Order: sequence, then C-alpha cells, then structure tokens
Amino acid sequence: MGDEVILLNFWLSPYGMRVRIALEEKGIKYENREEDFSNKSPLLLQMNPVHKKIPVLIHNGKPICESLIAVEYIDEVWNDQSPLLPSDPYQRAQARFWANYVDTEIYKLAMRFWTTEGVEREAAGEEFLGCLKLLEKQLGDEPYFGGNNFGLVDVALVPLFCYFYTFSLYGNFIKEAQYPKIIAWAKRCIQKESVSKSFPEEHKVKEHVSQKRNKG
Ligand SMILES: N[C@@H](CCC(=O)N[C@@H](CS)C(=O)NCC(=O)O)C(=O)O
Repeated sequence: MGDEVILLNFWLSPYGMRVRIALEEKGIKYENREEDFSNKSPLLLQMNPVHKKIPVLIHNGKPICESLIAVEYIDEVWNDQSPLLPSDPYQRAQARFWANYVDTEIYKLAMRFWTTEGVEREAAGEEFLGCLKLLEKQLGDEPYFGGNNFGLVDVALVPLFCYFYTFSLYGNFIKEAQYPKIIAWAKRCIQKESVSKSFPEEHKVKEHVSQKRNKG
C-alpha cells in the first residue's frame, strides 16, 4: 500500500506553498484540501489543535504542523531523491539558521508591510529591503542558498518572491538593479517545475488583492 499524503492548505498561503514545493521536489502524490478560515474543518481543528492553522501535512493519518518542520519531515522520509538539506551537520545547521531567519525576520516584515499603512508600512518596507540585502550577501555567487542544490532556505524564501517580484504586486518594490543576485536567484527558482506548479494563479491573486484593497 502506498503512502496517504494530505495537505490542509489555503491557496494563497506562502507557508502552504513551501510544503507543496517540497512535495513536488520529491515527486510525491498528495491530496490538497482547501480550508475556509471562517469555517475551519473539524479535521484541521483535530490535526492542529494548538495553532489551528494551515498548512498541515497529514502522512498516513499523522499530522505534521508548521511549514518548515513539514519540509524537513518530507526531506527525511523521502530521502531517496532531491535532498533539501545537506548531509554535513554544520551545513545543515547553517541552512536551518537561514531558514529560521527568513521565517522570523523576512516573513514578519512582509506581514507588517501587507497589513499596515503610511509610515509604519514604509518602515516595514525599508527594514524588509535591509534584510534582503543581507540575504543577497549570504547567497553570494551561488545559484541557490544551498550552493548548487535547491534546498531548505530556497523553499522557505521563494513563495514571498512570488508575491513581491514575480507577480509585481507592489510595483517595482524590489529593484533589479539593487538586488541583481537575489532576482537572478528568484528567476532560477521559478524555472523549476516544483516551484511554478506550487504558485497560485497570478490573475486569482491579483483579483484577491484588489478586492481586499477596495474593501479598505
Ligand atoms: N508558522 C506557521 C504559519 C502558518 C500560518 O500563519 N498560516 C495562516 C495562513 S497563511 C493560517 O492558517 N491562518 C488562519 C488563522 O490564523 O486563523 C507555518 O510556518 O506553518
């Protein structure tokens, strides 16, 4: 009998996208189940009783919560192809450090940027770009954050780029001339089928954003 893999998800979630990318990288068949946040399913409440958030990966009936933990779990269970973490313990620790940085700094600032207005939004935008500079330095001249291999840090960061850069939701917010390496990295990632397949449809995202703006 094969594995049963279910992903409780919401199509717009960058966290959900991380798990989808990891599953696609490994070529794992899974069922994507969309959640309605105003009416969460009993399964979500049962599988993630602590945070009640998506994404939740359910593998043969057992839940794995928190997107980065799910990505690492996928890498450990399906370890026969496309490793997402390096085998060297020091390199693994480094990858985890930067994935955690993306999670705690970059996503937090992006969230502040999306949910505030005026001066606060401007400040969040500036701080976000500062963090991006640091990440660009970390990337250096490598094709991916994991060197030659697409890995954990790439999976953690690329969904945000989907919104800020690929879909240009905020115009020219991340300027190519100022972030040439990270933009080249994003373009490289998007060429991967695992990434492009996991992005939501651009027109749906734009419709959603404009409806939200109109609602004020
Ligand atoms: N740290 C979590 C964040 C997950 C998260 O914030 N999920 C949001 C959607 S993007 C959610 O489920 N929100 C529903 C709610 O807060 O009620 C992860 O990495 O999985």
